[in-house]
Amino acid sequence: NWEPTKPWKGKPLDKLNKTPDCQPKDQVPKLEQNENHTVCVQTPFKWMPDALPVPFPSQYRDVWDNNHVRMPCSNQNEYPVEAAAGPTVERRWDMIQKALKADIRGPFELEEAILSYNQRYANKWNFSALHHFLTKFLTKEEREDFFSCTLPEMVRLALKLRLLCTKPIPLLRKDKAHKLTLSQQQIACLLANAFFCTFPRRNSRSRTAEYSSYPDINFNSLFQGQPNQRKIQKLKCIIHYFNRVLHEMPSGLVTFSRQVLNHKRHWETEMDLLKDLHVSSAGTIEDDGKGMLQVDFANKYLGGGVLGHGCVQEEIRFVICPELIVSRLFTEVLADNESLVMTGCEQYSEYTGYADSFEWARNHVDETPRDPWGRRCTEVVAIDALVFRNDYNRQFKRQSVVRELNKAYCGFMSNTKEANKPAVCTGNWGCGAFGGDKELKSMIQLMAASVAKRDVCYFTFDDTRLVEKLHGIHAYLQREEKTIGDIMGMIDRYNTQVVGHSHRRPSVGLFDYIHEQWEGEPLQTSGHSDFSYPQ
Ligand code: AR6
Repeated sequence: NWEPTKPWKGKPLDKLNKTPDCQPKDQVPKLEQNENHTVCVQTPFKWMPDALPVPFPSQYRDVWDNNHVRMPCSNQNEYPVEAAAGPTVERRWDMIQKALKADIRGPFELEEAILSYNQRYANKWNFSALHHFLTKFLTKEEREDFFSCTLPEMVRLALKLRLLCTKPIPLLRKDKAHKLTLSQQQIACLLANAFFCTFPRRNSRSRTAEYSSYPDINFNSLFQGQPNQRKIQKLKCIIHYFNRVLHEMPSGLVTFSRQVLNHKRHWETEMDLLKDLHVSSAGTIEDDGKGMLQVDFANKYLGGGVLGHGCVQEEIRFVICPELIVSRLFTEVLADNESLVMTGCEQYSEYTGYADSFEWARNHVDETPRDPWGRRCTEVVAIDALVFRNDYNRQFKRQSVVRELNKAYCGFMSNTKEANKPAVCTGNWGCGAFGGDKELKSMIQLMAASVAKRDVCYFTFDDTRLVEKLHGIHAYLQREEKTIGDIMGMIDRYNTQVVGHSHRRPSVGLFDYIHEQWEGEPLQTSGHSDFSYPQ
């Protein structure tokens, strides 16, 4: 059955569980507000393609406290101003409305408007990247179109905040599992506010600031600094998103769910066997992982450098699916035992390249089916790996391995029946910017997914050797019925016998070591696939 040109091995992609097909049609859970789930639209909810969800409650409820997002439109959002009679405070939403309703005809007026209600940052922020984007990157027609159509519409959308986001938005805080469901329209409105940098208390970089344990949400950091390709292309994606939603507002919902793993697992005694694996050197998580649980190689501050300089897997995902960016508004830094699952985001852009070569390519029409709540059947799970850039060998220590197993498991766990769980779609998690070891990290993800009772679809991102190796060791461990506990024991032995206290990278890879320990010889990888699935 072996075909030399085939980029993949293992279980065929079409045999892996995917939503909506793997989910029961008859028992659809009701969308309802409860103590674990904040729903910001009217329920009972029935998704209809042409009707926008109705915000709930019907009137804006003004809550200004530690447990909710401090809204720009709150009556309690005040700002110090210098008046003729001396210093005073003004309602900031009035200042924002006044500034944004003015005639903004060019980049300088836009900058001035944003700074008028962010006076404290007038000498700290600069808008070089935004200026460059608007004046050098866009063509004359595009620029005119932006200032005459897109921007006024973005302003209108942002200023509808009190009409659209009527329910106080809870902060998804550390140690508390909670779900939040917003409409795509509410998200667009919040993102328009983020673009205009209206969110209060979110600008300070001080360690003691109220929101120091949250990612940035105001877009000023995207606008500032040297105008380089990364920022320009990211701005292109963002403006494209606004053009799309302003032209036709999407009508679905998106749910953000903070998951907390409360009970530590005992990995060394885990009796589960490895679930199935599809491993391929071709394909990406977002393009080829349709209907699976797609891993976001996250930063513990969600979205990482999306509003800054970063431009790798997470940041790219966030700019082609900008609804993910709103998670930064309310998701506190992830702890070791936490993850965030985001269900229903839409893809608006396609791209080429990666990092410095990243470029917006074209519009993307997302045809992913919707679930009964009107959410696109796209589930993205943010899990942040540990950073091993400066200390490669530390990752093999028991403590690090257990941390990464728990983190991955916390992302993959779900209390739906095994048959209804979509496969995990992942790749070299933690092995790019964070400097992890691909063999160790792929094995950790396989182990965590297996205990969470899910198959794995693994994209090696062109690494053909890893396809061979991972498939080889997986086939061997499955055939020999090695348990997760057995594998955990082997990783431990590898750490003591091969890695030891040395600072040099280990000379024998983990997979060869495991195979050699049990079979007396390293893994034979070139050649045939060991087992075949019915096609
Ligand atoms: N599909 C499959 N694999 C991919 C894709 C894709 N779309 N994109 C990249 N890879 P990295 P990390 C592979 O560096 O090490 C961000 O700033 C490719 O082999 O994004 O966990 C976050 O905010 C790449 O080298 O993840 C964090 O701060 C590898 O996945 C930090 O990076 C790892 O991608 C996380 O770094």
